[in-house]
Parts: sequence; C-alpha cells; structure tokens
Amino acid sequence: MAATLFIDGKWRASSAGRIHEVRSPHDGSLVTTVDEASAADVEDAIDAARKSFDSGVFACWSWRERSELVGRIADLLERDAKLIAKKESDDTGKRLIEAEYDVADVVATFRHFAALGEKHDDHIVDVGLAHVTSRIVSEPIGVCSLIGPWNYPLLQIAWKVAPALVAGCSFILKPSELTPESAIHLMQLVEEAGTPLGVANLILGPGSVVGYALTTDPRIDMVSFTGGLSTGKTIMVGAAPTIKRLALELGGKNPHIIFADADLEAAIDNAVTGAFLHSGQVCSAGTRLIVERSVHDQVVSEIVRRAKEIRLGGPEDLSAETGPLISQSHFKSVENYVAKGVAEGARLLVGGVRANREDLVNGWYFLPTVFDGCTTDMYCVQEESFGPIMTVEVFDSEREAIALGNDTIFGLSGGVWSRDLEKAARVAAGLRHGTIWVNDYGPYRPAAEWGGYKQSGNGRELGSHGLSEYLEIKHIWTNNSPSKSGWFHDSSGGDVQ
Ligand code: TXE
Repeated sequence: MAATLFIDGKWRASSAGRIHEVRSPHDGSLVTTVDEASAADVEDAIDAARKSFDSGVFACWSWRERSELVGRIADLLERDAKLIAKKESDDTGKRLIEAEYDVADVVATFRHFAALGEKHDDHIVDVGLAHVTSRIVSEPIGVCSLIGPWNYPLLQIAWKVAPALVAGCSFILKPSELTPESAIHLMQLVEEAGTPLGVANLILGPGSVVGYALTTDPRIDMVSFTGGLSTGKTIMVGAAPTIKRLALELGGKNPHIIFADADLEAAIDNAVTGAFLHSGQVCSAGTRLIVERSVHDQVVSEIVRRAKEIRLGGPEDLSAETGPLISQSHFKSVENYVAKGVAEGARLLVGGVRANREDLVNGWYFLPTVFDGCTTDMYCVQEESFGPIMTVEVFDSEREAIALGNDTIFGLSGGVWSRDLEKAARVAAGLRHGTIWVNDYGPYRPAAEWGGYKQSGNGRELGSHGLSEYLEIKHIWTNNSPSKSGWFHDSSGGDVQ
C-alpha cells in the first residue's frame, strides 16, 4: 500500500503503523486500506501548515496566481474524472453515474472559485476626508482545518479546499474515515498543480481520534466542518477557547410543502426524488412532506406507489435509482429511527425494513419508507434520519404551512409548490431556511450561497460568501497630509526639534 498521509509536501505512512480498512457499503468487501494518522502525524501536519502560512510562501502569491493554481487543479480533476468517480462510488456504494455527476460538480466548484479569485480586488472607501486614503484589503485567515463527511465526500471537501486555496490559506484536510479515497486523489492533484510545500496537508482517521487536535489546537485559525449536529456542537466547544472562526454545515430536516393548487405531477415526482435520492443521505433531503389536506390522499398514495418501485442496486447496476446506506452503524441508526416512529404512532405505509433482494443482502440497503399521520412533536418529524424516510403532515392554511415548516431546530432548505407564485413567494419569505426551492427541489449551483439558519450551521459555502469565510478584512487608513491630532495640549506649545 502506498503511503496515504500528505504532510509538508511528502507522502507518509502512519507513524504509529496504523491501517484502516475501507469496506464497500454495497457488499462489505474490502475496497482498500489507508493509513490512520497518529497524534504525532496530526501534530506534524498542523506544524507544517502553520509554518508554511507564517512564512508567507503562498499568501504572497497574487490573487491571479492563486486562481490559476485552482484552475489547474480543475483541469487535472477533469482529466481524472472517471478514475475519481470510480473511487468515490467504491467508497460510498453510490451509483457510478451519480459519482460522475458529483465529480463534474467538483470541477465546477474549482472553476467557480478560480473565477471569483480572478475578479477579486481590494477597494477604497470614501471616509469623507480628502487627505485620507482608506483601503479595505482581504487577507487569508490563516491555517484551516477542513473536515468532510461521507455522503458527498469530494464535493463537500471541494467547497472548502477551493476557496481556502484561492484565499491563500494553508490547511489540513480530513475526509471521513469511511470515504478517504477521493480526498487522497485530490491531494495528489493539488501537489501536481504546484501548490507550495506545507500549504496542503492530508490527515486520515476517525474524527474521535484525530479530530480533537484539528479543532482545538491554538495554531488553527479556522475550522470548516460538514457533518452531524452533535459533532458540530463538540467542535464549537473545542474551538471556543481560542475564538476560532467556524463554518459549520450540520444537516437539516427539510420541509417540502405542497399546496393543492400545485402542478401535482411535478410536485409528487420531486417529492420522491427529494426524499429518496441517494437513500436520503443528503443534508437537504426533503424528508418532511407538508401537504394541503384536500390533496393529501392523492399525493400520498401516489408517493407510496412510486416509493415501492424505486430500484435499489450497487455501483455498477445501470438500472438502479439509489444505493445502500453508508455503514452498518448508520443502518442500525436508521432502523432505530423507524422503530421509534412506529412506537410514537406514525403510520408506516411502506418500507421500514432492510431490502431482502438476494443480491443486496450483504449490503446496507434500506427500503424507501413513508410515515403518514405525523405531528410536529414526533421524534421522526424533528430529528434527521439521514436515511430514506419521509414523514407526512397536513395543513389547512398558508399560515399553518409556514409555521409547520419553521417548527424545527434546523434551517437548511425547503421547498414550496403552488401555481400561485405570489403565495409561493410569501411562503418562501416566511420560511427560515438557507435555500428555498419554489416549484422545484434540490438543484444548486456554485454561484449561489449554500448554508443553514439556526442549528443547521454557521456561515455559508459557495457563492462569494463561501470565499469570504476564508478571509480576514483589514482596513488601512493612510493620512496623506499628516497633522497633529489636536487632543493633547502640550504646555510647551512647541514643535519637535
Ligand atoms: O457524522 P460525523 P456521522 C449527519 C446525519 C448523520 C449524522 C451522523 O444525520 O446520521 O450526522 O453521521 C468527523 N472532531 N450528517 O457520525 O461524525 C468524522 O471523522 C472533529 C449530516 O458520520 O459528524 C467525519 O470526517 N471531527 C451531514 C466528519 O466529522 C470529527 C453529513 C463527519 O462525521 C469529530 C454527514 C470530532 N470530535 C452526516 N467526530 C451533512 N451536513 O451533510 C467526527 N468527526
């Protein structure tokens, strides 16, 4: 096995000799083995990142030079797209075609930030004094820990690595221990593109082991994390003593509201996709259906019919529409979630159990599941399952639809379906979530900001704000005609001799 930790510009094996096995969620087979970093490796990576940043070796590059670097990485990602998609689909069990779409999105992300960097300029503000030049400059925030999840492994990492590089930061990247392969490949490309030594570092291992130092060490200036809410809270506590900047994307429990006057065929189709694509392992999955009472029966019976027909299958199965859950422990947590839903009185209409098809029984396949008769006080309505579980609630008025959509600690995304665009706009305005789709569900583009209200997180990724997260803003006030301040009345009244 080639060494898989990248520290200070060199590929290294774990200094503790620890190895981690990556297993296929599709059939449990061994995909690969990678190094698992020791505390000493993490220490070295933080040290390398800090030294490279403080030396100014990369921060002194112009915006144009850094943008060109990120553009070169995009070219290399495009060159290796098929190879990376295969690794990503091996690790996650997702369909190869889906992984290929994801890699195309990764390339688009790098191109977006490269273009943004090219356009970046410091600016002068008018402070109302002719003799003063007041310049606002953006500088890299420093050393960043970039921690990613397993559902869209390379894409979520791309949202962090690309802006960090354009901004001129140094970083330590830690992908999920379940899905490390595409991050290793990315780092090879970051190296090939000519990133200075020590700027980009890769640490592998479970968050519970290597995450602590990466999120608490005083030499880290910023943590950008995508993952679970409880991990996010732990990171926030650990980052507090040194007031690190935090960018957190912690998932959601996303309302998908269908009014009776909607284009129901399109709404139902998008409701099915929004909840069950990638088996619900999507932070913005529309798993909380909120439907107007008069069309409830029609909408729900049609969703159930379609949910039964969703075809599950492995990475190479061209007819498959979705794949397995990521791991045994995640599978168990989804099973428990369903059991809780049943116990609290939600009506199980379809699914709720493991897929029993012969070719799937060695993988973590869970059937698309619909719970009807749900109310906001239920666990299954409030908590994220991150599995293929849709809950259904009904509403009778516009005001009630908004209230239900906001009755959650999360605030990542939501959808509204109505042919009355003024009503849809009022509901979109009333929902406290970071992205609202009107008569659509799920698309995003790198040009538009992504992130959550409330406990879905802090800060924004993508758009232009996704770059600002990695910048400090400095104001430089230059007096072009120096004079006395006039505050201190020198008794000698004299000038300096
Ligand atoms: O996430 P974790 P898990 C949600 C989803 C899921 C739940 C738990 O509801 O069921 O989170 O998933 C690293 N310090 N999302 O347990 O543990 C870990 O190694 C620093 C939503 O897999 O949060 C991995 O790299 N890092 C989500 C990353 O955090 C730590 C995507 C995410 O893992 C750490 C994934 C620590 N103390 C899960 N502990 C989304 N927002 O899209 C773990 N990690």
